[in-house]
Amino acid sequence: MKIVNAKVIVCSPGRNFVTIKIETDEGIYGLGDATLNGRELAVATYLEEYLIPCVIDRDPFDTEDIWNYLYRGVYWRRGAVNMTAIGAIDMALWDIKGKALGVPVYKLIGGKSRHKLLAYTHAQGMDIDETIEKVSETINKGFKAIRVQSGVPGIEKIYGIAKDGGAYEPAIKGNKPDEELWSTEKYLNYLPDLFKRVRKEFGEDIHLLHDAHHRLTSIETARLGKSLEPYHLFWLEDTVAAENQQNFELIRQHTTTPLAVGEIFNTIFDCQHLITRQLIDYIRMTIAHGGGLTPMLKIANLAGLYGVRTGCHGPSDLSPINLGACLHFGTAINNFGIQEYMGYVPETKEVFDFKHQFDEGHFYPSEEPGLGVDMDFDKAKKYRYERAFLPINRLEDGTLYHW
Ligand code: EZ4
Ligand code: CO
Repeated sequence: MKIVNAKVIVCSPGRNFVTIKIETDEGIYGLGDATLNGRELAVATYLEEYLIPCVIDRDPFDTEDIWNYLYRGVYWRRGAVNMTAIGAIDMALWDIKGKALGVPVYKLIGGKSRHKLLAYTHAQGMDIDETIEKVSETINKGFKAIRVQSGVPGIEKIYGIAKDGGAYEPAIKGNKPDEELWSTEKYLNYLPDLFKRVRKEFGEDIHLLHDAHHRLTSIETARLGKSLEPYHLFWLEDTVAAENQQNFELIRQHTTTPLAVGEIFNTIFDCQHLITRQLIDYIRMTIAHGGGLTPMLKIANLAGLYGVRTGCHGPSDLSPINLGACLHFGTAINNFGIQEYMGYVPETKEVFDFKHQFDEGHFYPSEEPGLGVDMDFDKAKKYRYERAFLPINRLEDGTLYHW
């Protein structure tokens, strides 16, 4: 089998998505998600100009060699744009392999390690009362695990909270990023009360998660982790700027709250210290941004040796194709932890045909050959790309901060 053609589809059904479609001489095609929120066209151009020419005429079954060719062939290595592009190609090749052999991808990468996958979704409100209401609605939808975020008094806009109570979308269309404000003091003083209320209202049976979006120092995380210990979080996510893996050593000495990180990582070299020193409990790298299934299986295997489980990033700003890849990955590996699932707006569902089932807070992987996600290319044309930026964040005195 030979790759004869590949193209990049940029569309915006509800939000911007970049997809690669790789075609073979046997008429089978594979799909890969190449969406990098806020930098979409960089990946699209990178694929068209540099990576696609390298895979034409290759046998799509040779995923290990093709991955190494693209990874080492860059010379400069790593980086979000580069790794997302490589990840999209790798994902599409696994889709082709599954379709060519007539099996779902999970059967090619380890088979069935479990029959259902625990998923968590987000519940958020402007204040504690509204958040409690949203958690209640989410439990009524059958979710067993919920990421809880709340507005903080005195901070007008905050990560994770949609002002109109609708779906949260951080990327804003325009010529420059939107600006948000942040106060760690206000946040740290407020947050424990939120989880105290949630536990009081809903008891111990529901898994609770929280995302600090890289805004704390190590010692602030230690304080937060300690103050949340009575509420038994499933995980506390992305507390510190994740470039510095040493940050976690101090945190780990002070709190038993489980830690998750990795949604902005793109290679094993971003987290090998965290894994081998057992400084985290969950690794949140996802298939698209982590360079595809080929490296992610290796990362999962390394993590498994050290008792670290997976919790793949699965926001609505990655396409359903990435989520499909995450579900095959999560089905096949032994150390699956949980899968993030924000859901999609109707326009996204109109363009992407996601064949996996969801029921009572769990995913059930599709038996469809390949990744189990198709795309309607004609419908995609209706939704034109428009540039959107993720926000930047400033402290109250104007200092540029982490978003
Ligand atoms: O802010 O994917 O855990 N989920 C997250 C996400 C990220 C977005 C950025 O594009 O932190 O909501
Ligand atoms: Co996050």
